[in-house]
Amino acid sequence: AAVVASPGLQAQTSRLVPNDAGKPALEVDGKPFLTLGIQLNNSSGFPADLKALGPAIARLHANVVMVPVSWQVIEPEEGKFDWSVVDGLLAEARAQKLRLTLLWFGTWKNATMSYTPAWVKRDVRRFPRVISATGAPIDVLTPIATASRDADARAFSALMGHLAEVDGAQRTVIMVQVENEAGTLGADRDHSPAAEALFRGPVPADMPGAKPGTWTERYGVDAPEAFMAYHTAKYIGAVAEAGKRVYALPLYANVWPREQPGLLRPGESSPSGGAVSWLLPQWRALAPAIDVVGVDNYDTNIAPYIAIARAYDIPGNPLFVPETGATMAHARHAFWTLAQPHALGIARFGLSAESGLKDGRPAEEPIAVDYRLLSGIAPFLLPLRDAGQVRVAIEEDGLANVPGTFDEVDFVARFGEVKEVYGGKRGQGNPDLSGRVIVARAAPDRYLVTGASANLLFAPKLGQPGSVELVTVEEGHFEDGRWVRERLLNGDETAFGLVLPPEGRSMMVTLFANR
Ligand code: N0T
Repeated sequence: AAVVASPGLQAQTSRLVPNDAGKPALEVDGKPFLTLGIQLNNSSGFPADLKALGPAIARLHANVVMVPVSWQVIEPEEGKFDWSVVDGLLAEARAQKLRLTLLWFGTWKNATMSYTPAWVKRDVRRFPRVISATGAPIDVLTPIATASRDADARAFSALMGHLAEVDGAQRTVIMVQVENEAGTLGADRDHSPAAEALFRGPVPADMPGAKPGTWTERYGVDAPEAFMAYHTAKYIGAVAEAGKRVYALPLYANVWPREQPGLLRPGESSPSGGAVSWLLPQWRALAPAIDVVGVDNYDTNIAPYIAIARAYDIPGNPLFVPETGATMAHARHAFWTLAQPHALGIARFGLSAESGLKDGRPAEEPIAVDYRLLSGIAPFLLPLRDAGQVRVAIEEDGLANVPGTFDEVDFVARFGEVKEVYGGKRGQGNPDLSGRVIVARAAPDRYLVTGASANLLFAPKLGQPGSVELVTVEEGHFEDGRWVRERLLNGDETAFGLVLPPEGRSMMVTLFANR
């Protein structure tokens, strides 16, 4: 179910608090908050769409809806702001008792300028474009132009000022994404005369880690991308700073990553100047008003998915995946993501009215199962997770038995039918690779288990005598942070391992080490 605004207005906040790991953690209404998000389609940032999508939103069990708000919509004429769409979105979100994250589509949307107002698009003199290597202007505003930066910053700060006014007390909006996949598509860098001069000059002293020299001396073939990252980060940092000054909501930027197989050239097949992983520390330092850099991660294979995620889980920057897909692979990877210490959350991109329906009937999407299982558990799970007391096992092709260990006990998650084969009982795998399990150690003898399509077996650690017995296995859920038991499981549900059915199950397990 969607998160309902809590009664006491005073308690309602959304803020980032530093944690022991030096990574900001999101707190909403005074409690740790795990984003289990859905993102509306690019052209659905209108009140009527949010209303029409209400049933689909409810079917997804998300706790936050990410909604585009564009420069084109709020500032159709320079200096004349139209808040009807924003106010309509807030009213509709409140009617549905939803929390929102707004996506500011300003200068950059997927590294082009499609969401800028007509008066920006038409005035190429005042708002200069990136000039490609062949000398052609493209549909990207150059990051070196201060006029564009200042115009965007004025619009963004107007938006934040308006939110402070109409939502500062209620906090329907908990976070704002600044731009969308900032960077330049269609050129490796700006080749305009002004940019040429900057590119041939010295690397500015505020570029982190830069030794004296020109861009090419310092970065070789990577110089165009480093140059664009420097200017793009400073630009977006200025926009974010202008907004934050009037209303200090948590702000993040998202990245179109380049750690993908194939010949991805910056500016050609992926943006140049975004916070790609090798430039992430520099980008963070140049745009300090951006609290978090999230990575859009759609990879359906686990190894590259994890490689991309880890590249963004660095000191000072918690893992945040503001976009992923809707398949079973994405749902498995979401389970993995949400179990990573300090992760802020994930969002499934591209909700449509048919989402969560099959032949016109409700049929939970794979990621909706994750969200349903994890939303109530989150306040209990997050402190354990961030203290290193959570393990996650997800099924992959050819990997149907995943072991895990805690200080006191070992376990194995077995996926698919469990059969006696040479060497013992082994999972044979689910055809849809739907197995996913989170195990959280609440106490030495108490474990919260949640997940789907799996069978979980606890065992003594190697070298420990005796056996690990199940004292009680409670099936249940959390309500307002308290565990609510629905039934006690025994017999077929526990005798051959704890059964996690395809629709999912949460269990509080008490163990007894019988030595
Ligand atoms: C996204 C979306 C939306 C397997 C594309 C993803 C969204 C934007 N871009 O549908 O337009 O607004 O942020 C780019 C990731 C591409 C890599 C896919 C590899």
